[in-house]
Amino acid sequence: MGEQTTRRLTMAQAVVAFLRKQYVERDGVEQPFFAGCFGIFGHGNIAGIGQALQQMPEFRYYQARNEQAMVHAATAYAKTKNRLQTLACTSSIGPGATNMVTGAATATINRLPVLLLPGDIFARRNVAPVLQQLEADFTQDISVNDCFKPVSCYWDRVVRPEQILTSLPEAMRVLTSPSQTGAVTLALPQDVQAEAYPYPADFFNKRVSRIARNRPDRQAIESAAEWIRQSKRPLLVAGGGVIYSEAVETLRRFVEQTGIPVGETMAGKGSLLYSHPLNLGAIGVTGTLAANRIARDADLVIGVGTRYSDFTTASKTAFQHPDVRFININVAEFDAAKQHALPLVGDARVTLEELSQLLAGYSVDPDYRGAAERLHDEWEQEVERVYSIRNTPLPSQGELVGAVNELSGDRAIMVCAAGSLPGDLHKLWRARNPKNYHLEYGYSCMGYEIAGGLGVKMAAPDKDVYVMVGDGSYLMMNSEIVTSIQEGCKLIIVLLDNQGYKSIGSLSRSLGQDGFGTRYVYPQNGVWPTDTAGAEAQTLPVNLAENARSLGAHVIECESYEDFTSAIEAAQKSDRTTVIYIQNDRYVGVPGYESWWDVPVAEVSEMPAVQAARREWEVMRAKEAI
Ligand SMILES: Cc1ncc(C[n+]2csc(CCOP(=O)(O)OP(=O)(O)O)c2C)c(N)n1
Ligand SMILES: [Mg+2]
Repeated sequence: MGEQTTRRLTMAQAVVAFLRKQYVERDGVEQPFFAGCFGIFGHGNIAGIGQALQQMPEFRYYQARNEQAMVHAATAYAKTKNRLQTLACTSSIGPGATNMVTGAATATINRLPVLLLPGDIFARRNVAPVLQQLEADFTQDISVNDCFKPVSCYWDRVVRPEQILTSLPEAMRVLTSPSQTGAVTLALPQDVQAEAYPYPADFFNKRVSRIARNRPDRQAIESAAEWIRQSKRPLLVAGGGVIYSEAVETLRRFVEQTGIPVGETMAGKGSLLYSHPLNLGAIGVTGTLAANRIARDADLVIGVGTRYSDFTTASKTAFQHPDVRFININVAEFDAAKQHALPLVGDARVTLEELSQLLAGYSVDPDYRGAAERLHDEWEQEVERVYSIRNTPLPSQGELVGAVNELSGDRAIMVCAAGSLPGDLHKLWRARNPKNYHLEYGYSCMGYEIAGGLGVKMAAPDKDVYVMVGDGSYLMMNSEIVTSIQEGCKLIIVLLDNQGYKSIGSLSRSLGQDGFGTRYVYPQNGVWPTDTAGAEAQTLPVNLAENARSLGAHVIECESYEDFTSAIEAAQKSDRTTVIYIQNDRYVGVPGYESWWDVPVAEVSEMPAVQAARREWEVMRAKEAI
């Protein structure tokens, strides 16, 4: 054997040198997998990964304000790129690292790839406890980075420099796996990051990971075709997998060929153009009357790329047909098996193509198709009705959603995550392209909105990015406005101020709890004013518009619907991040459409309203499937 050439690099330099040579290929299109690295430096990474990034500027470094936010930005980037590209995130040890835990959970739950590189305590231990070290008296083999384990799809601590030779390829396998992807965490002890090692030179050669389009078992797909032919009232539930697999065109052809109507999950909205006659729109807790009616009586549900969260199944009450059966098309065996389904473990696009061939000549009963199309049309009128409300003195959220939808155009991407907006948007947003509707609703993480918007804009610089955010989420994390200014990533941030939690306030009232703890008001004599206190409660002296201005954003303050529409037009012309500030009504909501969400009510209480809510809850609980 000849002498192997080596490169003597620090472990951190080797990590960066490896990452910049990683590519992915799907359908013949090749691209680098990492667009660079977000980072906030401290003693746990400055001399390691920090020095490596400085030495290799071709692997672009992005500064952030908050570690959680940078993980959200990387996650949103990956979502926008259909999981074919992401960013790495480097943090210091201790609080910098644990700030990323919420971001990791958000990425993993949404099945989106991000690579996290938290610094870790000294592997050599002699100087322990180092600043920010969690000590344990029962082991030395623990640090705060162990908190990443349950929220990561792959986790490793690299205590010797040569370990990356096996850790990094594993990290890439998981990150690029459509079925296993999520947050990958490599904890990098501060001393090891700076240690040199003679790495084999070919470790840094270009590597291309091919993203396969796996096909399901032939017998299973033949049974599925048989089940579909036997069904009378089939419904397709389109999840995020349709979009990630770029199966949108195939889905449209499948639907037109078979006449099977479609309900869309939060991640799947945009799978079909909103105006398609067989698009019933949102399904589940935040669903439309059209989708929820068809779901209730469906005898066959074909789930494509969905995790079946409780929001999709209306807490297992959505599908009430006594003999309902499920066929699930999913890259992940885990998801394909849900709902006791006939599992088609495979890529959405090729599976739908194969299924279409097996269904040649088949189409649903024309009466059923006609009924679905009528429900679609009626829903369009309902959206029109809500868009046309002109509530006074404060506008309703529904009409503001309508204004953003209609003025933002076909090339926009709207970003949102938590509060009452996701439900309203799921029902009302008219998705004009598959990436038009970007909702983080796996974790519904307050604070994702602006940070996520930044990641979206970085991934799609030619698109107009509209971030829709409530005052609660805004207060939780608005820091990446600064990064958007720094990087020239223009966002249009629509900030809806209803002085607290409209969403949880309404949930609270439905549970008989009168909005307790959901308004931003002063306590009165040590007691929390609820909704009954109305305007008696004293509001707080907070000025969110000034706050946004102080972070460098251009801010437009509005009062009326008319101000709001002109503000959107003005914001489109602005060359930097613009915040449109408007107050909206806490109580005027978009109704629910024959759906339910299981939030258990206190079984015993001293409050009559809670006792009444409990009785209603018991009726619905009885309707849940196992
Ligand atoms: C990090 C985090 N904490 C708590 C929650 C629970 N939660 C869901 S919505 C919400 C209130 C959101 O308030 P705001 O952003 O003002 O939106 P609004 O409900 O007023 O529309 C809370 C506290 C959450 N989703 N995420
Ligand atoms: Mg609010």
